[in-house]
Amino acid sequence: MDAFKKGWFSELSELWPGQAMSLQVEEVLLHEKSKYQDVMVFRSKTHGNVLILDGVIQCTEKDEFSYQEMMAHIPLNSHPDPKKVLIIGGGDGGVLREVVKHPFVQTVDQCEIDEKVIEVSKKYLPHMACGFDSPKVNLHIGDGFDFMKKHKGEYDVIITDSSDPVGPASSLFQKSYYELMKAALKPDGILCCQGECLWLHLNLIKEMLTFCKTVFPVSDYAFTTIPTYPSGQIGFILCSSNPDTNFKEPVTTWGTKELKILKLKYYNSDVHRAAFTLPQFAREAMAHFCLQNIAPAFTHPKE
Ligand code: SPD
Repeated sequence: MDAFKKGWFSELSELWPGQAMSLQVEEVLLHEKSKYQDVMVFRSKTHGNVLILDGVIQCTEKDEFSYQEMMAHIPLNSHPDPKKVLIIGGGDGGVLREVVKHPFVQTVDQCEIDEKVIEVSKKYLPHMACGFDSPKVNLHIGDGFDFMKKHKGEYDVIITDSSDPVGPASSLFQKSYYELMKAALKPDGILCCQGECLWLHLNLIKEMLTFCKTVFPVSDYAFTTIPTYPSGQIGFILCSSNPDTNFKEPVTTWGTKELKILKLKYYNSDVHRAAFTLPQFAREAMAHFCLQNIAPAFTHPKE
């Protein structure tokens, strides 16, 4: 079966066998091979422009804000003073757009390996790529591993906005990468990485949280809903070098006025807190990470 059939794009991958998100295509705007991957953008009938890398949906203009806002503001609002931020990947600029709007952030280094993704996003996803225009940003084209090796102990927050763990991106889901991020963080720094889907990748998530526990004193998992990602959901692995961090309770909260000024459409403090409340099947699978959330069984209300 081809990804394109009768004017529809279907997202086929071994990472979600037997299922596929499909979008009706109005026009393919670009289809090229970059040095690293197959890059495509099409205008969809219902979701605006869509960026596809190696056959996988990275973002649609209609629902991208869920992922980008949550990936940026959960870690930033879990840190008391996130002045200096590093973004690895995220070449479409969506996470960067959110990070630069955060009032405490002064400097953002972004390291993206594929310049083509930035170029294409500036042209076809201008409402995401607008973050690149911020004076807070220093853009580096290159390998995130090499970049972090040269920037030890510098960052309050590191965000890794990667594609799925296939090919070279799989190294971003391994313990050695988390150790490298830890070394690039300040002693009380926080990280947030693409953490895949509870419905599809529970074993991977458990494996990651297991090694995170050996590297950081605090680690957790949050998720967001997003219709065009596989199974409509994607998560975030969050780790802190500060043992006092409680990701579930934002240290900075915003009221309606601030949410409007910051043009937030998904994130608010209640959604931040709720993102850590896992469905029972996931909670059981990760039992040793979330024991503190599980009420004692069958306690009588009067006890
Ligand atoms: N299954 C797709 C996961 C993609 C995560 N990264 C998307 C980049 C959006 N900034």
